Amino acid sequence: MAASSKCLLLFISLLLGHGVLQPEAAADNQPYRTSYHFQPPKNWMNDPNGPMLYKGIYHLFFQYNPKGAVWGNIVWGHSTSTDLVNWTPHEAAIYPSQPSDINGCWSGSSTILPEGRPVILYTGIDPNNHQVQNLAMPKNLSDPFLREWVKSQDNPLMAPNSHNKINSSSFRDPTTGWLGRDGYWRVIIGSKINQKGLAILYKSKNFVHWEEAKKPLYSSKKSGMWECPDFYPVLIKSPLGIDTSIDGPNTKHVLKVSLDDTKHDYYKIGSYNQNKDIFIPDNGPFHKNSGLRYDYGKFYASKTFFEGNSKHRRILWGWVNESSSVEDDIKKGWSGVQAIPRSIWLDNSGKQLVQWPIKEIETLRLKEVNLPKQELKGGSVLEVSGVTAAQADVIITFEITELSKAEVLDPSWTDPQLLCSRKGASVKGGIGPFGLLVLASKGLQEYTAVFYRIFKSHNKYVVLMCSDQSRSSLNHENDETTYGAFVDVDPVHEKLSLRSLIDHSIVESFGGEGKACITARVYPTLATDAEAHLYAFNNGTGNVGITTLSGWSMKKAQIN
Ligand code: DQQ
Repeated sequence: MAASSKCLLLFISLLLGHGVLQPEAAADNQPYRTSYHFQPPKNWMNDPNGPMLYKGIYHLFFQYNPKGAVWGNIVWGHSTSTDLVNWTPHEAAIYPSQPSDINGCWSGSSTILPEGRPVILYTGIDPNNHQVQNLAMPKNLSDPFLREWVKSQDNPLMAPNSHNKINSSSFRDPTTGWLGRDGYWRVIIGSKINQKGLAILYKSKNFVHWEEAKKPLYSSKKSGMWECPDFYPVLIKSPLGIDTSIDGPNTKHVLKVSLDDTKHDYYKIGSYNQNKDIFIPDNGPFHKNSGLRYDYGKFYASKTFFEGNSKHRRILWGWVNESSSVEDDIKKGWSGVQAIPRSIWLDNSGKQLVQWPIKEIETLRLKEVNLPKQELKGGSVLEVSGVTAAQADVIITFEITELSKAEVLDPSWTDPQLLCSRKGASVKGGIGPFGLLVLASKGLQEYTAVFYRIFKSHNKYVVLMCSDQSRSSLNHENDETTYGAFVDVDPVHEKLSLRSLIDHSIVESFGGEGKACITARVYPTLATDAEAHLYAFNNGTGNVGITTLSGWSMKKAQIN
């Protein structure tokens, strides 16, 4: 055998022997598998867990069922990357092996301790099906891929008991720890008492012995169970991220909770009183159906991390579930994708967060296609050709000149999702609907419309962004909810832009340069692969101007 072939064989056996998994595909016909959104090779995936950067390697762990395409048998799947775009799969990092996690290894977070030592806190399900919190540490700190994890012999470190009276079926998902000025680490854990959602606070000197604080960090009546809380500082008037332990004069704090009852991620901006160890939101408690959300479509159990390198970003991961039936998920052999990681920061207004896909995703862009500046007349549809429309990145910017034609906003129209579902893409308005038809079939039997409508209200204009799934597929077994969000953009003085990341069965849209995000899952039957088309459209009576349109076909990333 030639020396080069021997080297190749040795390399392959080394890869296999060191926890790099052989990619293994699911069923053969796979029009809905994504090309640049993270997925394991097959089976069920839900929450992103413990994302971090360690020795130049990005780590993503995730809730994973190694045995099938539905939730169950939960372990921590693990993949690594050098660029957050291309990913290598590893063996499961954390799996049931102790009494304290024998019935499942549920969500949790990583924390980088002093001297750069990463640790993971996660929820274990014990033999009584009680939720408890466990610690795991890397076996070998010199392995940048952190392939093996050992669990603390002291597990569980936090558990419900007759003294603390914590509800043992509602005690899960520890956050990344933050270090207070008093030298104590803190974490919060999602919980509820009756219908009051709460973030139970624990403190520790050494990350092993934890004591419950007298009061939760924060709670809100009638909000139900809080899953996967996240608590971190953001800088005022800067897009840079900061370490989770930083607490200074130029910072605000964000508390995000994943509401189990509605399956949406809501957040509050506010201040953290470190002496009292409480969070004070700027504008009141969490509600089940209103308030600021990371994403007004499908996006849940998200988690941020601070990457701590020269890029200084806080990066957000979020799970995007299927909209198809369980039977279809089983048939295709997988379920769940992760949204493209997003940089996240505080808007200059201080009133909301802004998100934008990480810059690295642009390395997948192929030749750029542009449309010249032009007027998009009411009732017109314009094809954007030259991009592989099933796998694309597109940004369109509009100029609204005929604002006088905007419809008057009825004061009772306060729910953007309801408004979008009443006024879908086929309902003609004054200014709008205008935007993009993505994953569209040639004869427009199928399309997903992502669009704006502009309303007049007192002395200002209100911008509504919608993602309408009602015509996405001829297969009506899928969830066809139309999602909506109000976007804080003033169309008189600001440009109105829309970016969509289209990837076979996911459409991730960013309105107003990241002020409102809507993610949808769709399963066209005609508009797949080369049969998918992309259009700009205006179904209003007023004309709108397209100032710029850039579209790119996207290369396939190396994912698992
Ligand atoms: N998923 C995990 C839980 C978490 C839920 C279980 C959120 O830890 O509360 O897979 O999707």
